[in-house]
Amino acid sequence: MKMNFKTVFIAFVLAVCPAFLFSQNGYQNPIIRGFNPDPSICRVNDDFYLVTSSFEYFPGLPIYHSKDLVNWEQLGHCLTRDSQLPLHKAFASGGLFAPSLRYHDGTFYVICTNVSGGGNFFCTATNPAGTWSDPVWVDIESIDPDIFWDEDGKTYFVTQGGEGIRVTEIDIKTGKTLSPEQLVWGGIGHRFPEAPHIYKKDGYYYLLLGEGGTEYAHSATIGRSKYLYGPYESCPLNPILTHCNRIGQDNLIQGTGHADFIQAGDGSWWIVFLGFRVTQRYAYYHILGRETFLAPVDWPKGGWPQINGNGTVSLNMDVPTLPLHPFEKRPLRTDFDERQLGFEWQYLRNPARENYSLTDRKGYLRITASPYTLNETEAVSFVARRQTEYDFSAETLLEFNTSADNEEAGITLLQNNTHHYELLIKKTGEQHVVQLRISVGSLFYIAAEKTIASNKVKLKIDGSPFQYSFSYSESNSNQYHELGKMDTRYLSTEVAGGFTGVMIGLYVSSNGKPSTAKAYYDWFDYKTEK
Ligand code: 6LW
Repeated sequence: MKMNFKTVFIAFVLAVCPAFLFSQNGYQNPIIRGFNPDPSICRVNDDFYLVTSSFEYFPGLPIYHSKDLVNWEQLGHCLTRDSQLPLHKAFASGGLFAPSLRYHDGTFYVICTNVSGGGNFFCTATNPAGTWSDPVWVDIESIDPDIFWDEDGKTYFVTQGGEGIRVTEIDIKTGKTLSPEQLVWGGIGHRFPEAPHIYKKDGYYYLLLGEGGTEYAHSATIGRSKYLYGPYESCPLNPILTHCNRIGQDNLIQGTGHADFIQAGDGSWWIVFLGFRVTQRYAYYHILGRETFLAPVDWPKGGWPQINGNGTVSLNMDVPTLPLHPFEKRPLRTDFDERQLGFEWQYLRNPARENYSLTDRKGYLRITASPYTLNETEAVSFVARRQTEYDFSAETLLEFNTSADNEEAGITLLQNNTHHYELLIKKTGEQHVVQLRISVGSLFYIAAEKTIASNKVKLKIDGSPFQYSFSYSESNSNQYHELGKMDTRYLSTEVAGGFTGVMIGLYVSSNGKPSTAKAYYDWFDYKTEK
């Protein structure tokens, strides 16, 4: 063939075209924003499914779906019935710890631990959107369970257990253990070897761990063996993922670890893992909880996996992706016109269903007071969504039918039962007031109070990395008055502890006394740049 400029050009275009057609550049981390830790992932053909931890919140274990690993939509939750998820008196950051999501022989499995009741279990479904089976309980005391199906047809339960990772054969129908638990690997000696996942590749069993604890020293490490029960050889690159080193020290993402690998249909390898976004370099506070991140993996045949080159990631990832498949954005406004709340709304513990209605007054969310306060580990009258960005604005229109001084309703920023800020309305004598109230550990005070003309008010919280600003508006105009500001840091995990992130909640309490006071929320807006 004669090679003129035209044929060379056409040959060049044909050679590079598939790359243009099938891969795109760049994405933003985190891929699932706001408190969504301990991600676990599986793939069925071109569809990826992912689950994250949900602790004392109900329903439990959000299930997400993606076509490209970058864009995710929530399909529902794994645990939607009280019978599946007992959370009675679950303490903050109790309930559901790290789940695993697997697909085997046409069935989806979620494997998890309810530390507030029941321990280890797995549920099954043929559709990951639900419905999921009742839990099959597994009589092994530990956390971070996974199931591994070996090529010999046997099924193994893999968990964290003190000194390291334990493996036990189980009966997948009944959950009964068929062999004694065996310690197989302790990782590289960093504290809390946990979060195990096993992968069979190129004749090796690869055992992926989280190590270092889920704070700033977090990491992912990996070992491999020709035999399931070991001995496991440690990867020379360990830890294969961490920001607890010189390369990661300036990064706005910290605490990377607790991971799961996935291979896409095109053969490329990826890893999902948790990390947290700190408010500022060297100012070590984070309030959004641990979120889900993504990185590309180079995993050559017979070799070790390398994560994004040097085991660190950034907010803006300048790497090729799968062909992007974004989903329609959720509307900014929740109108409370639907018959059910969207998947983003969460209760604390098993909700007293009679305290919530979307039909009592059409177009409103009605919440009836509970005598419990937000400080109690009870079924408080409260429904919330995650704070997903440092910069946001949340606003609601509230009408509160109250007759007694002990009753209050409003909007709260809740990190846990001992760390939360409220913008609330209540009656004092014949007057209605709006209050800004702060609970930080045993410190509790009313930061500001103003008299308002009626029981109907708009409440607004504006978030930024260091401060929340609280305002109210009495008229139907958008004229807001700022009631006060509070530092974000007292709601951070560094101050409050625990495994969750800040939730933005609508709540009603009658502070220990019986009551039938009702709050009617007309709408709720949540705005972010993302
Ligand atoms: C989880 C453990 C961890 O069980 O935190 O980061 C615990 N890793 O693996 C709760 O999310």
